[in-house]
Amino acid sequence: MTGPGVNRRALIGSALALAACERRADAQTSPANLPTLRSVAPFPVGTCLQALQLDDPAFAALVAAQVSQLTPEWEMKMEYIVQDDGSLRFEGPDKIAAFARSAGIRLFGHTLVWYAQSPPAFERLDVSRIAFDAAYRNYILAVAGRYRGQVSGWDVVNEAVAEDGEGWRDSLWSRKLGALDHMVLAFQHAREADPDAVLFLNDYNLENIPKKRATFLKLAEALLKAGAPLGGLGTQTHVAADLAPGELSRTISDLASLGLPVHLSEMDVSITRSEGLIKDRTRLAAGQARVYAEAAEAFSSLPPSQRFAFTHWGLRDGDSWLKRENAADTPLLFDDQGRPKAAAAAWIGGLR
Ligand code: 9MR
Repeated sequence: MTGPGVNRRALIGSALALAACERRADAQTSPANLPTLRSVAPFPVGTCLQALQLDDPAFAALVAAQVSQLTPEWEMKMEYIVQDDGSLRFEGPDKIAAFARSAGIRLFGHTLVWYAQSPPAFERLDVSRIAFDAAYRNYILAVAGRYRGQVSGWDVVNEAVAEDGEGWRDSLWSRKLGALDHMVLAFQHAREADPDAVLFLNDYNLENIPKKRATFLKLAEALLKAGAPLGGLGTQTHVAADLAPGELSRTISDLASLGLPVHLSEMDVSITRSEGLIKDRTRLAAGQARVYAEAAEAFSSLPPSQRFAFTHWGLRDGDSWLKRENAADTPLLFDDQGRPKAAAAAWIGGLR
């Protein structure tokens, strides 16, 4: 759906004109030149955010203007919620949920079970499987139950497939509750806590490691066969500007082949991760724009019922997690001041 009163041809024209303008003179662009992401996307468009960022009025205004879905970047994870004594805290996610409510933006939960996070309070549970299972269930019921009716969906299990695509990852959860069982249980507990949320399996590097993509799809099928209420597939899409053309489109259509909704859940396009291969910053920025355009086009071509949401892992370059790896990276659609880049114009231009 193009926003009311907005002419698509004019929009695409202005997007292309903006891209050309940036190419010509590295011009400073103003958000006024480009429609907002949410006004032109025919599906929910999201960003991640941290509660503290909402204290910055410019950031809050950018978010409210541009997106229609919010994913807490880390405050719905165990690392934030679970305290050393096993108690749970919710100030951060509650603040984000309140902002989402007041701005009329939907909320997405991320993430209930992640191999990378096993808080000491769980590690210390030196008990029988039954008691561990009860603690696991209680956690999922407490977190997913707290936001019941407020979230559109949950990343129930995050990054379960091994790095090289050979099988599944080992974790505290798999060791205590079983390789497949801990995932099936997580989906069942999440369903019990929130009957309406769409429940996702989410992973990364599905574009550039075909074996990982195949294992991911087989895992989804195994979960469905085991009766897990899996409702959608998330592909994070942390990619680089030199991603080979076609890989993103192939990934999105392979994921869609199971018939479930797809969430492009954490997109960013790193410049510096491809710098080793292409040294020229102008070519890298053009590559970045091309990757964003391909993602928008491929996602747009899914049947409407399978387009769950398209989430950017941040809006302004300066806020990206990738800055911690390399301060010179500029992986997002907006510059540090919140002005749209050529990448934003290309993303909009790729929408169908
Ligand atoms: O961007 C997130 C960063 O701020 C956090 O410190 C980190 C650990 O919680 O997680 C980052 O987000 C990750 C996401 O939750 C899962 N996929 C990979 C993302 C980037 O590392």
